[in-house]
Amino acid sequence: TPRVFSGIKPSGGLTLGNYLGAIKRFVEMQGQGFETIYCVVDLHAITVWQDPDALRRSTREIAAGYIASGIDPHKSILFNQSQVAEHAQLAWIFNCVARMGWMKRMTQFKDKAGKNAENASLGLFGYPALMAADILAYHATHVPVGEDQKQHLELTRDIATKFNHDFGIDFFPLTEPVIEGAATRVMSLRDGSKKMSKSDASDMSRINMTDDADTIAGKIRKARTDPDALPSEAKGLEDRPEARNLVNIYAALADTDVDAVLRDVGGRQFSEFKPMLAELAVAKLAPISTEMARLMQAPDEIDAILRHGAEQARAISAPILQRTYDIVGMVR
Ligand code: AQP
Repeated sequence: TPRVFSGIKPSGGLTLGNYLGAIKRFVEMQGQGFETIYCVVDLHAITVWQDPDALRRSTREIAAGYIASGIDPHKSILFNQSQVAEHAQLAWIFNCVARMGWMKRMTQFKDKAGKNAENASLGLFGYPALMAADILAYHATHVPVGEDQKQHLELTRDIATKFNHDFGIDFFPLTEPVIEGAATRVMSLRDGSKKMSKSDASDMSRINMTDDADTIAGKIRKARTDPDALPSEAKGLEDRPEARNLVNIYAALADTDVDAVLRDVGGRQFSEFKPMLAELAVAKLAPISTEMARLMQAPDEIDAILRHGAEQARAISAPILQRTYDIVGMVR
């Protein structure tokens, strides 16, 4: 069976971007003839500083977000990365396969390290090798992600190809990215050229999965837009990033496409459209945030689910790591 792997970093709470670009897609792939493995990638989170208590909380919150959105621990394997040592072990092998020049081209590293790259952690630089290990430790064939992860998935294929070539064996599969839907790149509500991000300094830039109805409505009301009315077809959104972002979000939440949305709302002003969007967002997100809050009351139950998932994950990844060690020439 084809195998799906994906993850989310506990570097803060979940955003609407994580939900539409990732979790909603994860839920859709569950039980569709794929074996599905979903991870809270805590080792990735610490590539930038995380307060230990905040990291524990975010890890549980993301696990709660997965479950509340419909990831069923009986149907999918759900765990946190650090409990399965194979990820870090395989990442070391991949650190020795990947080339410095490949890593230096990664735009996420350049964005996150900023002008002060000398001061970035070595882990942040090596991030894509760990991500390749996350995926290839399971021989995953499909990886649902947002648009921003496309380059890292190409690097994952490069690492698999080089490993297979160096050792003359067809061992690691070439993973397919699955980047689909109306909201593969949800933008900041304050700046249509920036991705909505959990670590953005401005809370007004994002919708958090834990925001209440008034907060969501307020953030959408204050979202940056242009003064024009909505166009009646997608072409009219081309040079209007903020308008396009809000329409994309609407389409993704309503499980439809941009053209269908514009057929309904084309010609309307944002003063009319924004309350419609807020109402839809609250209707879709409130049941999830209520369930997340309930789950967060019982952290022990979340931890037990993650522990059990980690055992299931290890049962798949441990033999793949052992085989990798044999191929590389490690004696045991
Ligand atoms: N704005 C977004 N639109 C669509 N998809 C998104 N994803 C993240 N932001 C958006 C997708 O969510 C998955 C998990 O991402 P991640 O948490 O591992 O890392 P990230 O992409 O770096 O997310 P953030 O929110 O921007 O975190 P910080 O601020 O800590 O770096 C991925 O599939 C991603 O594509």
